[in-house]
Amino acid sequence: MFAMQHAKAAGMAADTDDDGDGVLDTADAFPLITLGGLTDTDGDGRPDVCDAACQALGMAADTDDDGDGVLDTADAFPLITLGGLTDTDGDGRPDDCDAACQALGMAADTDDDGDGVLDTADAFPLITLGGLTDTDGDGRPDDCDAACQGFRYDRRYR
Ligand SMILES: [Ca+2]
Ligand SMILES: [Ca+2]
Ligand SMILES: [Ca+2]
Ligand SMILES: [Ca+2]
Repeated sequence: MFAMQHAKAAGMAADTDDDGDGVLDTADAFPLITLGGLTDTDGDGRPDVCDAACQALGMAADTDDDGDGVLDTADAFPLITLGGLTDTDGDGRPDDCDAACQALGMAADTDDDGDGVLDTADAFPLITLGGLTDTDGDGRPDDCDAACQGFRYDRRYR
């Protein structure tokens, strides 16, 4: 298939995949270094894992293997992109996970805002408590100052 593409470009057209690794130059983090057999989950030309030999070529490992904007170190599903799904707390686990999402291997977040109060018990499941004290653990802070009311809780906390 690549050979065909090269044949097509045999005129004077520029090669759109200079290193011939299947990732087009426009999307390739390392357009002049072939991935070889290395796995590149999100197809950005940056390998998921980059060992010494890989680094010697001048490449570096991808820090967001699935390219969904959640770094591997914080991503509950580092090899499954969120796609367009909402992830309020940015942990790589979507707020809601329908059948298609589950088929990919993901599961819905049970604490969408990541404040330690599960959605089922959280008065404000999409607004994190941040550092506010919540003695009874219902997701509603003991005290809500002006900043809390205006910025975090808006009109909902009154
Ligand atoms: Ca990659
Ligand atoms: Ca990710
Ligand atoms: Ca989440
Ligand atoms: Ca919560």
